[in-house]
Amino acid sequence: MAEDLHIVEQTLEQLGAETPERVAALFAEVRADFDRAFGSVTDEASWHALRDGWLGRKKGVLRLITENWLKPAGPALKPAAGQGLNELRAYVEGKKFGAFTASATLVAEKLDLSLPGVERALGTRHLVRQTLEEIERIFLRLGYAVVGGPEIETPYYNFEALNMPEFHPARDMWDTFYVDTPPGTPSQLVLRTHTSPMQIRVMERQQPPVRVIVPGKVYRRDNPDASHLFMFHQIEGLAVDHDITFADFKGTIEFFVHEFLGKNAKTRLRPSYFPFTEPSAEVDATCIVCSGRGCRTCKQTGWLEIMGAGMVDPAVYGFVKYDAKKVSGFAFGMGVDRLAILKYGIDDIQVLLQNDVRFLRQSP
Ligand code: FA5
Repeated sequence: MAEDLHIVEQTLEQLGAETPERVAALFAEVRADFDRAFGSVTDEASWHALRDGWLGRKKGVLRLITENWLKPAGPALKPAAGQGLNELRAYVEGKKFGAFTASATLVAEKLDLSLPGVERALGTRHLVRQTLEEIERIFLRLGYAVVGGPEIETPYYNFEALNMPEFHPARDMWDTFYVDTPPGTPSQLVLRTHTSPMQIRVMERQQPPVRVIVPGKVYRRDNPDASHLFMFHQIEGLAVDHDITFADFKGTIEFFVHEFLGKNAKTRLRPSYFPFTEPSAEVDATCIVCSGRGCRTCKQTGWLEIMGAGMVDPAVYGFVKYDAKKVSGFAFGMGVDRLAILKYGIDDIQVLLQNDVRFLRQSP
């Protein structure tokens, strides 16, 4: 740096400079030396050392040039020495460190835009949630409204108004969880065993025509196995109007199964019994885990039961003050978790509740 620059220690006379051109050449030499020093600046510290070496008041290079070249110069060289000095000062002062050399902070904070991005793990909606939404969309297209209801119910809604008085043997169809209630609570409470209580709640507050589906959680003291959970999801459907027939029900369900499982899926209705429908049926769909050949999921039958259904029993209309002579309708309650495993070819329903991330990550 400046220490090596011995020419600024001498006068122009000592350096043998006799013409303005020679003086200009000396300035060019000094400037080249500055450029070399500037090129080796790497951080803030070496930048400050360089500026002190050149602009320092007492022994900076520019000070030495003023003292040794400019002041002693005769009239023939003074203008050239003055001009050279001004230009050199402007040049040195104009250099901005960081303009094309990175400072230490800049190096540390460098952002390389060419690097591949950080991949953030995104959550997905649970398979059951996706299935619920897909089923909702199918029924919304058919003009159904979606409503929700309470998971803790009174026995009146879960059983009685569904045509099951106390001690009715049909209550045993659903192994029920009872909720501990403080003494003096007006009614016993249960975790709803199905979404059917919402049939009553909907009809209580609205007159026909009714077209609703009710998605939600239900609870049963069932022993978990490949097709049973103790907490699962149902979607209740209820359509009540004048002149609704069983054919309307069949058409609706076949449309649904085709939309949901594909045109090749077959449905089968089996006569069944529910206290709140007459006639009642159970709907099976071809097991798509085994394409109907028989497997663990369908208990070797080739069919998987997906819902209970039927024509609303006239006795139920009595509980909601509908005129049973004027209205008719159908209701169904489908097992959403069953439908999900059927559609996605899962051979054990329990994985839906186990929260194994290896399973959850496979959600489409
Ligand atoms: C009922 O719960 C009736 N409320 C359905 C109904 C509604 C009938 C309206 C008539 C009119 P069921 O107990 O069969 O019916 O259950 C309905 C569906 O829930 C079954 O078809 C099955 O798909 C599913 N399901 C039943 N138990 C379980 C369980 N433990 N785990 C998973 N899914 C189940």
